[in-house]
Amino acid sequence: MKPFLFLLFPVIAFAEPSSLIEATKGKFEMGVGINDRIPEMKEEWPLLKKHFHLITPENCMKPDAIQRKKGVFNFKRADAFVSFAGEQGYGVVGHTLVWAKDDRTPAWFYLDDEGKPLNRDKLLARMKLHIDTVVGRYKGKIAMWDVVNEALHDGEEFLRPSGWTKACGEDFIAKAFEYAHAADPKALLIYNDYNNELSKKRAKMDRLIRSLKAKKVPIHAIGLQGHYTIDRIPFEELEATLKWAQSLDMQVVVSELDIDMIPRGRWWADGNIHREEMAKINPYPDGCPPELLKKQAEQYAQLFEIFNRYSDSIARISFWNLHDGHSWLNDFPWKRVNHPLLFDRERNEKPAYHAVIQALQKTGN
Ligand code: 9MR
Repeated sequence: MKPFLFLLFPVIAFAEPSSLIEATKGKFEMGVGINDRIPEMKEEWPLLKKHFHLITPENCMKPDAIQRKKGVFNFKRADAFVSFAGEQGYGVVGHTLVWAKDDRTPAWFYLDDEGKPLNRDKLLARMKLHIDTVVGRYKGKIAMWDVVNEALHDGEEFLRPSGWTKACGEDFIAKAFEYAHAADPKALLIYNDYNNELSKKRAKMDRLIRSLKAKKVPIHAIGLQGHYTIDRIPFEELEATLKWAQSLDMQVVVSELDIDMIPRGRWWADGNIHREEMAKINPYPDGCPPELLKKQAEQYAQLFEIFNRYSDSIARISFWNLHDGHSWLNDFPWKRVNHPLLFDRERNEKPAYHAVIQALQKTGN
């Protein structure tokens, strides 16, 4: 062997994996929630193809998008999304069948033709029709569904009060899973929520999952959305939740991962009095400062070290949006230039990307 080849060898042996897909092989699947119009956004395809093999439509499969008016199903965008995935070889995550929040469910869902609340049986019949129609249409094309989204209460109660709980109590959750399973017995069925790694909400999730399992309801995985904020990531709680899931033999999916660089918690505090002042906050319009990018990289690495250790029970990790320019956190809850993901607006790899790749190379469990 020529001496210079000999010198190259160690470099090749320790070269960084060239993509998220390569770095996570054998551990978990890599996914991303993306703009519904991805079939038309050719400029985004190369980045998507390189790093992800599962895609979640950001909005077009939500109840409000599919059946805004009673009985009028609109599958235009969802069909285009699923065809795109099929042609390009992506798996699809369906999101979401029942969004247990009244402001995210079309009001007609709960009401009869005279505007009076439906009784339990009629409301469940409506739910069944919606689930049968949507899951049935994509049977064999969508391998996993967020069946119920965000049903747990943020405060002291067990479930978030809604038209669903009013008519059916907690039973609507079991029914949603039963209907989804009947419509596609092969699909992986997920309960998805935010902040559910925090102990208070985890306790509620524990109650919910135990009760569903006791009733033999076909629930297969827990979705931890993973919408985090810089310097406030609950690493210990996350690990405790992954341990808890193992103890119940439940699979986990990290369904909507990102790290907000402009904390928004105060937006909802103190009776919303901070909103006017906060709506002016836009500290990084021309780019995220290097020291913050470094911090973000360290915190993403810490997250992935944890995920790595629990890779046996984590089926998938999906980011929420492809790159910083597409993030929902540029618009919600106020307009600002945010930097929450692994790729910047020019689709370049950020320090966080390399930190994640390195964290994944550490030995897992
Ligand atoms: O990113 C989504 C944004 O474009 C929508 O306006 C919003 C309301 O439908 O939903 C956002 O996605 C949410 C997801 O569906 C459920 N978990 C929280 C996500 C961020 O709000």
